[in-house]
Formats: sequence, C-alpha cells, structure tokens
Amino acid sequence: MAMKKLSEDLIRQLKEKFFIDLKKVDSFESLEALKILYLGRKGEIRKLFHQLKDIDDIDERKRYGEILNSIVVEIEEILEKEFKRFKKDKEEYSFSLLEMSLPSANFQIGKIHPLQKVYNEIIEIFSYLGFDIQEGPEIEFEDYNFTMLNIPDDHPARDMQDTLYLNLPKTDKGKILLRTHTSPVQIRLMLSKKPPIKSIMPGRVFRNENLDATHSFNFHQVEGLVVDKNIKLSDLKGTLIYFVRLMFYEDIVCKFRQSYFPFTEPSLELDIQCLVCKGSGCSVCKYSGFVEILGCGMVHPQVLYNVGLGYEEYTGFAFGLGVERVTMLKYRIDNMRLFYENDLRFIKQF
Ligand code: FA5
Repeated sequence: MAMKKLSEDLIRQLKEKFFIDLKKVDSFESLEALKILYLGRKGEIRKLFHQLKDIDDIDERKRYGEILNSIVVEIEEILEKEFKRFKKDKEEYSFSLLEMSLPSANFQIGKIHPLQKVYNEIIEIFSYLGFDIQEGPEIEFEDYNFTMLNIPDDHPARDMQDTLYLNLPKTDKGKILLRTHTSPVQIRLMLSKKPPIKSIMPGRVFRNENLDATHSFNFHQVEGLVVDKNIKLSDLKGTLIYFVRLMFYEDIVCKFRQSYFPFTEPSLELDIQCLVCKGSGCSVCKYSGFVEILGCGMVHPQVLYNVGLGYEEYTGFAFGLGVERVTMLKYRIDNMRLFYENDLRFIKQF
C-alpha cells in the first residue's frame, strides 16, 4: 500500500492513533510492544522520517524534521512514565509474592501409609514367586461371594462373615452385596481362565463388624490361587512358609492349625508368633502368643466342579491373607484403629 505523503495532517493522525493505542495498554509487555510499534527501527515514526528525503525544499524538510523529533521526544516521555508505572506495579506484585522476611509455611510432607507399604511388599514377594495379579469388584454377587464357593443359602457358614447387602433388586446371580472376602475373585478367575492358574488377588473387603484393636469392618486381604495338575498340600505349605520368611525373617516361628472353610478341604490357618510381645502374651495376640494371619487350604472339589473344571484332572490350593494383621506384626502396632485415623504423627514413623 502506498504511503500517504508526509504532511502535518498525517503527523497529527499518527499522534492521535498513538494515544488511542496507549489507552489499550494493560501490561508492561504490551507497553514494550507499543514502543517498538512507534519508535522501533521499522516503526511508524521512522517511516515518516524516511519520507523527509522526498521533500525538495530544505527549510520545509528541516521544519518537518523538527516536528518529527519533537514527537519522538513527547512519545518517549509518555512511554517512560508509563514504564515506571508498570514497573512499580510489577515490583510491588512480585514483592507481595516473595516476602523474604516471612517465616516459611509449615508444609506437611506425606509418607506412604504402612498398610500400603506392606500391601506393596506382599505383591512384590508373590510376583517374585511367579504369581500374577488379578482384581475383582468390591460390589459382588451373592453367588460368587458364597454359593459357588460351596456356601449355599441355608449353610451356617454364611454366618461366619456378617454381610452388608445392598438395597438393590435380586439378580439371576442372587443378591448384591459388599464382598466379605477376596475369595469371589477366585470364582471369577476360574470361570474366565483355564489352568494353569497362579494368581494373587489383592483388595478391600467389608464386614458388618465393630472396629476394635484387631478387627475392622473394612479391611484388606490378598487372596492366592494356584490350580494345575498335581498341586499338593506341600506346595501350599512351602509357598506360605517361604512368604512368611521373606516378609518377616528367617527364623520366625509359625504354625499351621487345622480349620474349616466350605471352599477348601482340608482347611488350615497360619499363625505366626506375636511380634508385638514376642510371644509372651498381649492384647494383639489375645494372650495366646500367636496371631492368625491367613486362612488357606486345598480347593474343594465342589468349587472346581462349580466353575466347570474337572476335579479329577486338576487340584489347587488357595489362601486369604489379612494385610492389617501382617502390618501390625511387621511394625509392632498394637491397635488396628491407628491405620484409619490418618494421623501424620503415626504415619511418619514408618
Ligand atoms: C476368609 O476370609 C477366607 N476367605 C480366607 C481363605 C481364602 C481361606 C482361601 C481358604 C482359602 P477369614 O475370615 O478367616 O477367611 O479371614 C482371613 C484373614 O483376614 C484372617 O486370617 C485375618 O488375617 C483377616 N481378617 C479377618 N477378619 C478380619 C477383620 N475383621 N479385620 C481385619 N482383618 C481380618
């Protein structure tokens, strides 16, 4: 576009435009941009200076030169004032953000919760032993939580775990409930996968129980399941003893005790010597010197049958480990309630 011929009118228009642009400036940065636009090497005023050479009359050229110089001085003065104003604002603003004399805020740095630490460690140990990790839902069907685990409707074993049912319509897989243990994940796994199976299934479980020093209504379990040809009780015992040694230490005292679960036969429980009192008796071990950490056994043939696996071809073992109990023993914690209070003074000790 052709440049308009230099005239006093053109100079006045440029000045007016400058004042309009100045009104739009709202930051130090936009003021800098304005300065470049008008006073820069390729700026609006420089362009007018370039036109001086086209004026033949020397006096006229001199007069326009003086007018342009005075405009440059005027704009520079205005910009300088504006720069000072924005600079002051900027300094005051950054000063208010960085008040060096103020004492620093007392930031609380979090720590990994001891339950999470032990949970991770359990998963690590079983992964090392070749187990893969599976998960299942916390809201479960009655059939998977009970019936297919060989606990029919009228079976007294349903009373072993006080159940929290959801107020939802009954489905073709029975009522809907909060799982009382991680064992229903066994059923889901065996329904979806053929042996060999070698998995752990960590997760949260819920029971209608009161919170006390060694029980909670919402705790964590790690389920284990191995199904293949020729799996024996000695495989179960060997695996769990190896786990306990890695989790605690070499010479930990532990014992298998006969028990009953409808979904395993034979059934056992594993007790380890109470590390809170070193076996001398305390409230954690109920003065017995031992704490039960898990239930286990050989998968009941009826359970294999329920999921469509030939119980003559396959055998398996399963276990369900209480993460809270293991953590209490590992860190000598004498009250389960401490896990759920989220008191940093407690959590920071681990
Ligand atoms: C069961 O839940 C079985 N499903 C375990 C099982 C799995 C047996 C596979 C055989 C084969 P039990 O109710 O005993 O069993 O719980 C297992 C472990 O969870 C216990 O040994 C204990 O460590 C922990 N536990 C049980 N009840 C609570 C509770 N209220 N609070 C905290 N931990 C608990």
